[in-house]
Amino acid sequence: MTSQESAPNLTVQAEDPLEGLLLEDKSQFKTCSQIGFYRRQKLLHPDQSPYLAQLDTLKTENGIATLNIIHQRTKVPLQLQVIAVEGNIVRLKIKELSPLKPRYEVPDVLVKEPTTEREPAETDIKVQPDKSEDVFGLWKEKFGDFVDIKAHGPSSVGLDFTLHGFENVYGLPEHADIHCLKDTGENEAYRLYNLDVYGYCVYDKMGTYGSVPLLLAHKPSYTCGIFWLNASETLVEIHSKAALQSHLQSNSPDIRKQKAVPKMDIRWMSESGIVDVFLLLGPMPQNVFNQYAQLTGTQILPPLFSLGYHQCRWNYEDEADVEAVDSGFDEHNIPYDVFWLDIEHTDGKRYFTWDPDRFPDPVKMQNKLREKRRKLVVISDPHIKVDPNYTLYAEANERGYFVKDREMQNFEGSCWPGVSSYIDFTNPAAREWYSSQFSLDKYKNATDILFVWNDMNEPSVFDAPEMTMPKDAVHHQGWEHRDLHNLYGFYQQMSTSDGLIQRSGGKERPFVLTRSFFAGSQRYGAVWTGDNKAEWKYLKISVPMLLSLSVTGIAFCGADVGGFVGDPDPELLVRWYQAGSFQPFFRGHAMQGTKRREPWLFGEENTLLIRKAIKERYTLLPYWYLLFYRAYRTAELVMRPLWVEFSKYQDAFALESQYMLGNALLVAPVLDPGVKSIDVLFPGTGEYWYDFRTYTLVKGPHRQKVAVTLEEIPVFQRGGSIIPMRTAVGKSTAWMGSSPYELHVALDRKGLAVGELYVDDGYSLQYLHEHMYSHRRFTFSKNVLRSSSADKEGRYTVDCILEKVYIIGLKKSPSKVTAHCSGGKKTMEFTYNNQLCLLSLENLSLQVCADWEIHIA
Ligand code: NBV
Repeated sequence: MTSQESAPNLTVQAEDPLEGLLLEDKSQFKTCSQIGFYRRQKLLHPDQSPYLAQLDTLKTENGIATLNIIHQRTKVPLQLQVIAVEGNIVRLKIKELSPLKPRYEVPDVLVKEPTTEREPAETDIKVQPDKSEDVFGLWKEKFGDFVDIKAHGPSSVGLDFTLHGFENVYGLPEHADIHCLKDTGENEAYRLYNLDVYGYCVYDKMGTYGSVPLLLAHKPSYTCGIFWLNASETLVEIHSKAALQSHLQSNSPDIRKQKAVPKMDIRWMSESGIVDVFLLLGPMPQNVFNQYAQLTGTQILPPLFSLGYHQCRWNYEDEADVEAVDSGFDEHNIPYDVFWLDIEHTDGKRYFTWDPDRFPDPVKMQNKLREKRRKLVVISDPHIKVDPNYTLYAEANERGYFVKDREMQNFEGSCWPGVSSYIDFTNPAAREWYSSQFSLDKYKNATDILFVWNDMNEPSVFDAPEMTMPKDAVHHQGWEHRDLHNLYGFYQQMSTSDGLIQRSGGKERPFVLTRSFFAGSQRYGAVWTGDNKAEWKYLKISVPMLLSLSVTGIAFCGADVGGFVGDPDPELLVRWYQAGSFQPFFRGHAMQGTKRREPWLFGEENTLLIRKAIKERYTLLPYWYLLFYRAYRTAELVMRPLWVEFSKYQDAFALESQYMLGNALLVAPVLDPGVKSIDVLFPGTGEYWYDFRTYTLVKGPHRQKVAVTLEEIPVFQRGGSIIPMRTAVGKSTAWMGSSPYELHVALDRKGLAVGELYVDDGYSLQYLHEHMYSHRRFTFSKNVLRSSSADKEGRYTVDCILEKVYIIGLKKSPSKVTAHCSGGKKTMEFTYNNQLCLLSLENLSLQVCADWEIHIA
């Protein structure tokens, strides 16, 4: 690269909008040392704090302890509040006692105010600096040719934490980095600043598209979390040290010995706002997930179709292309649910419109998809072309719904349509107006099978510092962009999701995919990891990236299957489909100009492998749906790092090449080319693990090389679990409504197993408002498999048959198997495989959602 190519300016030209886009190029983005508030915060040392707590000011009222803190040199007074929040959470708030200007306190992220809190007076943390020599970027800060004017002066906040006895911390997405976070070293930090990082670098701490300022710390005896509620640019330093501690040796009380106890120092720094931090006190991993969900909500229950496979490309050219690709799936007998259209479907990148030449009859196109019982997703970006003849622009302009620049004119920046303004989604009225654009009478040629994709919502601005909105841009109520930058995408997805719900008269579930996100985004839809590349290292990094999103509440997440930039070779593509089929959001996507890569274009053999991977996803949909229901109801993780499930088993704490799906499936994707075997850790003392396809048994804890072929990736079912599946797949999820179920009952060493099934109509909100669901429990104990209700409130029934049951790990062949249900008692045929200890019942016709028992004699 020449130095000119790597300048922070990115020019977009109508003829070649991609010119200037650089891959794995960090020069467009700041390093920590180029960030003024980081340099200033580095001057403060935790053991030499300039702040003094004034203990005589301590008072407690309504469960809130208040204390004044004073900066010893500047004498600026701060107020600390310590609030005990129900559910083992402690909230710390530090604000100025008498601020010159109010500080931003993040709205809309918490589902409710955690405790009845007395409203304190506004305060100010400002130091009065010397403006003449601004080496620390107090009043203005330069990056390349860009200057950030800080009309309100410096305002950063920070806090140090020491976590005693901890060696492992997690969370803080989004970074293309390992799951178990690293020591950040001397002058580096995990950066939380939402940025458009096309073809990002892997194993890096730079900010990417979204931010969740939640860090989890884990040791065998205890798990806790720190949730830093601040939406401005945030940096987190992590230092792991073994602290020498004196302790008394029990057998020789006189001799003091020194022992190294691990500890982690965590420093949070944010450019503006207040200190508002929640300490989630666990003590178990699931307690921390519950505490975080209590504050920010759980994953919205997605419509069933969105758990199927999605086919995307930038771009499917026209209606004929859409029809051909859609039919291709049927011709090759590959199920899929959703067809995606990228920015070229619009009329000149004017969202909510259609290109009249390429898509002259979008309704007909959608009707064809509807006949196939499939859906359409179209893109809707937050930048709006500056064009007075474009209704959306004209309306937003007239209503004053655009973000303003420092001079209070509409902010204008360059993006796909050329010069654009950006909807101010922080303004509730603008959000409501944007939501209303999705109604079918407003959105011309949209039908109710159309769902939405929010891209470029960091927001991406090509001709601005770090390709995002300048920090001195001004939002609703005069807040600077710097105060709320990381919330922009969160608000767009919120508004889009609300729009889709409203479009259906409050009846149907939305589906919205977003690139940018914040804490709480799980309430509005799915997230994907942006512009990865068709290289093995990006397949590999997808696993820790998705695990980090998962532990911070974002359950519905995925990475572009195949890799967005570049052309995957067939082996990589096959491996990516196999991995993606076991990741929550499963979408193939490709960049403009890449070779076409629909699943059947790589020869018969590879088509077969991809078909097999996608079909396996579809057979497992009952289990996926159950996991999402549990994520929504009880904040359980869908995709789980091993440390969550085996919280005392230290060998698993840093493992990221394998993970659990729910508590029953262990997935070990193949992440390297040409491998003949992979190393798999089977965790848990006394745990049984059965190969998901061959039923062979491995006993944990055990590390083993597992042979692999191109056929599939290793997956194991945990003994003690029951997994619901479908016996056959259809063209899409909607074709599978009545297809029979099967249960995979994997016995633990005591011969027990439990599992569940969750069923509803898959698309409406009736599960929420009218208890229209059926939640079943299956147990296997004393040789009886029993189906009972897991939730008596559920009122939904399905006329679906349980056709097959496999009991894996049954020690001896039965002499008789009988099924008992409301219709009576019936002797069942069975086969038993001695070697595998596998009992197969293949001709049952029990109602899957009814009470019944299967007795094995
Ligand atoms: O809208 C075009 C692309 C989209 O396909 C991709 O998934 C996004 O991450 N978009 C980014 C903008 C251009 C990227 C070079």
